[in-house]
Amino acid sequence: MDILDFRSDTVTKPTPAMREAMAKAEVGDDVYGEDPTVNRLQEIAADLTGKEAGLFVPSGTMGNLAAMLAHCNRGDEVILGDQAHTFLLEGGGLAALGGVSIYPVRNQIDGTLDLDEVRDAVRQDDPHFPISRLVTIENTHNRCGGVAITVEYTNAIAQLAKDYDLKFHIDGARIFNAAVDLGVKVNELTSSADSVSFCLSKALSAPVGSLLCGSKEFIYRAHRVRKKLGGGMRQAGILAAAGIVALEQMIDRISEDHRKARELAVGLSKIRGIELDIQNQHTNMVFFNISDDLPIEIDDFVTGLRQQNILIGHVKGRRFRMVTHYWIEDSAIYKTIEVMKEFLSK
Ligand code: TLP
Repeated sequence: MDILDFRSDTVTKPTPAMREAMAKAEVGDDVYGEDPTVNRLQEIAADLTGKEAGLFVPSGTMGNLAAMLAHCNRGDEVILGDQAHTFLLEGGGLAALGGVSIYPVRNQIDGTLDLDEVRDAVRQDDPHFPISRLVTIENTHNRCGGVAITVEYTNAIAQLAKDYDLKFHIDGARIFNAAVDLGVKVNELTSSADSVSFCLSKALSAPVGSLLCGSKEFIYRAHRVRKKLGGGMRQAGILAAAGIVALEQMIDRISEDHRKARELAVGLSKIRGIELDIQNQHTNMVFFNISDDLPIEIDDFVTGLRQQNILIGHVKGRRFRMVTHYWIEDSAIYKTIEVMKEFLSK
């Protein structure tokens, strides 16, 4: 029986069209800049995001780290959300490898940072303080429920960054989910930023890779950082070929994932013992809690579902996340709702 893997959209395997493109990809040594398929992917990414240049990196984590290290010097400070992936889930790379300090500002329920709180976080010019250099947002915002951040907010925080002479980076791991959800072109969400990273290996279903986009001069610096981080790959066109298919074929269908996530959320919200705020369900993510008065241990819940071939993500305490993606069909949604209902009623 098929495993229904809702742990993340990172579990997506390449589509048949990707495998075919990978097999036929023209390749070269990308450390010499000679891989035609990587070069083409980088051009497509730059074009989509409205930037001068793009850089293929192995992961979203490296895309964010290379961006932040290209923007910052040792002793600089980055203002970011206290629920940001860059803050919580990237191994502290910025501090460990860059000597860059972090100023976390509370993420609001809609994934944004309050602009007054960001203004307050900007340091005065005083030798006691680190130098405020960069502000980052995340779109869609993972921990805030997969919520899409609007064009208006993005432009407002970009303007704030300009006013305070800060650089502005977007962790756009799922920026295409945001664009589809908001019904806008991705470049409307990215053009006001100095840099944006996005992932091919999440909703877009490619096996590996992310893109970092920005000005030519910024990408020149990020390219040097990528080398230092060990992210220079050789015949990476094999991977980039799948990325090109992802960008050409997999964006428009994302709305299907969003519809399925909503159906899953509606179904789960009706089950006794599941606490799910339907107002806060966004894009391809479904977050919920198992109520305290349900006599079930976290491990038993996860293992019990696993025994029925359903995999879900544990966030913290009694909180869980399920993510829809290309390999989750409608039948998987119905089946999962039924299994959960049955399981929790015991
Ligand atoms: N997120 C993963 C886990 O790390 C939690 C997931 O399953 O959602 N930015 C955002 C907003 C992300 O959600 C992720 C991955 C990354 C960056 C990092 O991407 P990778 O895993 O490619 O390094």
